[in-house]
Amino acid sequence: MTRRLTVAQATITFLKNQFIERDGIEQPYFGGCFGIFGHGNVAGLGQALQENPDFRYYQCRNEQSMVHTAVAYAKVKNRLGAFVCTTSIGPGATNMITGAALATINRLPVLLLPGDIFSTREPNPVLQQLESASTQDISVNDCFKPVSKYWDRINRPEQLIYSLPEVMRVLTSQAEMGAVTLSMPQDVQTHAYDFPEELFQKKVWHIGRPRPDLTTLQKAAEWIKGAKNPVIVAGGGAIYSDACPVLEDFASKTGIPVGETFAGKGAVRYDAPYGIGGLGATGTKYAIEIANEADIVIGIGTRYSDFTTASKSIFKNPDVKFININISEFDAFKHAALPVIGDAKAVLEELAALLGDFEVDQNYRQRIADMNKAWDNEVTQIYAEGNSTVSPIDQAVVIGTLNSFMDDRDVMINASGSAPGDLHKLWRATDPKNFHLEYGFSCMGYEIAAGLGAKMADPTREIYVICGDGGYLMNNHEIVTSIQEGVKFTILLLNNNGYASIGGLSESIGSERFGTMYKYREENSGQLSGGFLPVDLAKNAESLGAIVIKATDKASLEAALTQSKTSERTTVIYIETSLYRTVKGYNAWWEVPIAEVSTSPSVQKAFENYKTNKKEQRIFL
Ligand SMILES: Cc1ncc(C[n+]2csc(CCOP(=O)(O)OP(=O)(O)O)c2C)c(N)n1
Ligand SMILES: [Mg+2]
Repeated sequence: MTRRLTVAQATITFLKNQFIERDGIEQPYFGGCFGIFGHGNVAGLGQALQENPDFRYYQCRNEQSMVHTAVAYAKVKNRLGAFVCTTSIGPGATNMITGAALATINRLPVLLLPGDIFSTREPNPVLQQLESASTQDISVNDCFKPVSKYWDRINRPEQLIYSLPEVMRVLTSQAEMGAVTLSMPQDVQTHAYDFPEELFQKKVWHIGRPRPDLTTLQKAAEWIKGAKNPVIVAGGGAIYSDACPVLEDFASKTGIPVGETFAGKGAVRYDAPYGIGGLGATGTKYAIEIANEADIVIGIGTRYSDFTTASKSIFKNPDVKFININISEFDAFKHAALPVIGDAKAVLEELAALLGDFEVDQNYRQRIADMNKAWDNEVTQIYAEGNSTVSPIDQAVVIGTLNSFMDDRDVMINASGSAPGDLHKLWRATDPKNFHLEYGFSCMGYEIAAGLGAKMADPTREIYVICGDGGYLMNNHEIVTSIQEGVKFTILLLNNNGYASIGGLSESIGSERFGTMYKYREENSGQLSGGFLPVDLAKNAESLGAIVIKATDKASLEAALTQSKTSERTTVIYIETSLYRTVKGYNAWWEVPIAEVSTSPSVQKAFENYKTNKKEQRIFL
């Protein structure tokens, strides 16, 4: 039996019949298709989507942001759901490259269907085609190759039969997922073919829980039993695998403290007595102290980014050894670890059984519990001591006010600027989905688009997006889509007239905040050192259809949050915050290169500091 369809129609018919199942819970895999039409997809995929209204099409404003929306959707779904993104050829397609890189770096699935130049080559060069004098077998879509986990081009209809199952294999692979790009020449999208009926049958992708190698696991248990001060580093994988309740049991029984990466924060509740909070360059004072001393580091679903390891300087114990529990072999082997390859939940269950009654020393357990309380007091103090009454107020006050206001299951989203570091240390996470930080790519412009995707993934949760003025100016377009679709979330727009983050970084490397403020050019100096620009971001948000509330202090921020909670329309709370009064860091380094020679004394001083810190960096072989 065959069905005569165009390539585009066959693609959509196939995609809508893909399901996913883990632990016996089955759901459709795709939430639908985001897209912006142009030549390259209007005739092929556009026609197919129109013909398949049960595979819903969503109109977005910007191709980069629609990929961000898709990524946030997948993140909230714990990677058990994804979106398709379709674009025209040329700029529509390449606009998605940033989103693709973000998805792949964060190990989150998204299916990209960029339109491509004519496969027949008859009318080439077409509008928006990049020509090459050395080959005709190339287009801008080849740029997706290094940022995709799977890449293919459909030059003939029958190729689709062999490509689509590979697309699904990679999208649902817990070890290999990221952006999947299926490049679709615009003529081929419209070509008809007699596809085998089997291609369109319902297919359920089972997400298993691979168990670890027993010999390796026994060795891991021996190492842990012999450890004096072990620490767990919980990464995003712990959350995606839904291992959090098992992790809580494991930590509470053994007393091994749990530190969390940006993607892993929320794996355990902030007030768990074994919780030491954010670990790494932006970590809590105590997580840094514990990491400095640890003799065994148990990484769970972490890829050990430089922020987690303080650029490989945080694990200072000369005898430190790593046990890496990871579904991905690549991550499991990092830091010359004992690689325990498997699903986080399955591994923890089996490891707990092998550890029997093992517990850390009571003094260590007590010390960790004391640290948890002491850190919570410090957070209370930081939230309370900032300027909360005179505009511009302190960012820490905004964070603290939001943190206290939100319900446990609500989602706070952020990605770039000075907020991520503050949030990593301070935020009292109450649920594995409560702390949604895109800090793999830390992409300005993820935030608002992500608010839309997160709400679409789980309408039962309130979504709060923290967005700086820099991030807002880069990408605020999906406010319009949220109005169109009636998908409501709240945006806290923090205006400090520039880059608090990079300004601070610039100062720390001796460059005096060069180029980090939104100021006029001054005629005399020729520099951007004049007055602040007169941009009105509140009016801008209003013009896109959002409800806008201005808050000037803690009390008006609380009132705005209360109002926004019951509103049915996306609401922007506009707040002016201080560019300079920021939350201090603790005793951990982050490697940023410093000019080896300079006439500036501040740069020379920064370079001397750098050399001292660099000595703390370790190589694990
Ligand atoms: C797309 C992108 N470009 C550049 C950067 C580098 N960068 C990191 S934070 C930042 C400034 C962010 O400004 P804003 O959103 O206002 O936050 P603030 O630093 O003021 O808290 C820049 C330029 C980035 N992360 N992403
Ligand atoms: Mg800013």
